[in-house]
Amino acid sequence: MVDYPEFLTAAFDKKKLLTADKLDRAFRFFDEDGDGQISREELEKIFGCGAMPSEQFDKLWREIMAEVDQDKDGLISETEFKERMLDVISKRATFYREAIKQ
Ligand SMILES: [Ca+2]
Ligand SMILES: [Ca+2]
Repeated sequence: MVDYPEFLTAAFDKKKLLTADKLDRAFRFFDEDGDGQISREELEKIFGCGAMPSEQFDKLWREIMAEVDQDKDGLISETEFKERMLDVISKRATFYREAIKQ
């Protein structure tokens, strides 16, 4: 099992992350229903933590999809996650830290 704060802490410092094994586990952690795609709902559950207003999450989701969703299907596949998602998370590390604190 991936411990959520530990994973995010690692994601903030890419040098400490990223064996293929860790990425596999991280993807499975995000993909709660196990269908091989991360949906908006799955991501909101994790990053929203119930505290982020949904219009703020809408904006964040659109920004993430603009960078991550290479095939434009509105979902984050495992390949997209591994190639792009961690860059996006790292870029927004401060934002996520603030969101988690609340
Ligand atoms: Ca899923
Ligand atoms: Ca996609």
